[in-house]
Amino acid sequence: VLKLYYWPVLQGRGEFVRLILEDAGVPYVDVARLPADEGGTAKAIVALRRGQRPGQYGFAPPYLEDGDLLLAQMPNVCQYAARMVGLVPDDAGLQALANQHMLTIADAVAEAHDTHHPLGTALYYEDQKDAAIERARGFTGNRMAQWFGYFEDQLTRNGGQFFVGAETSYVDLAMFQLLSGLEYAFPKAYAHHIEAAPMLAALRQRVGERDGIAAYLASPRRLPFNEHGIFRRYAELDRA
Ligand SMILES: N[C@@H](CCC(=O)N[C@@H](CS)C(=O)NCC(=O)O)C(=O)O
Repeated sequence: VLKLYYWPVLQGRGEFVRLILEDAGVPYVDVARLPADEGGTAKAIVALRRGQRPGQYGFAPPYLEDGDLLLAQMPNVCQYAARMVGLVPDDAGLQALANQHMLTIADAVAEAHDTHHPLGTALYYEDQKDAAIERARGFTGNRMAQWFGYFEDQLTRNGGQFFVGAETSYVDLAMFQLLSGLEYAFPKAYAHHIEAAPMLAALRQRVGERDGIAAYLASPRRLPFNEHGIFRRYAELDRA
């Protein structure tokens, strides 16, 4: 059975992988959420990061283990999972295009993260709050408009229903997660910018209504967004 390794108390980058597996109803073990006596907790991740498993390993989670194979880097893990469940077109060119979109989404995720940790992850938020306010001001203004404008344009140029090809792909699921996270973290800025991106808003709605996704969102496996994750709600970082 597939094993996902991601920090146990937050959605984080692991959520992009979970959505694919949950959409398809593929069984998987969320290893770090198991109790310690079953090999779980963050210790399971730390062990991988220390190389305490034969073979190569990625620098940081999310990790996906499929037999002997251990993969890292969110867009890469997602691509592997999506191929497994048929959430990516067969065409090699469209697969590369999907990957391009995923890498761009990953860039946006990293920028959203850096609003609350502009000086680095070694410091607490409270110790970089002033810099965070400065950084977030740029993000919630022009930058968010740029991201939304870009993604809206890409979606529109492909017909408005799907990011890649003529069917739902893992890129659409990832966009759902990016938009959900941004709305959680920056409710005012999101409400403002999404006005100019109606196709994105509609795509998010459709993805959330897919059987597997809706069931997952209603399950206890979907942790609420919180202030340990990538998308954090700090009122002082948001603005309309
Ligand atoms: N580019 C990587 C980033 C991975 C990453 O930053 N993982 C975070 C959690 S979301 C982590 O645990 N980082 C630990 C570290 O950087 O030392 C990806 O997309 O998977």
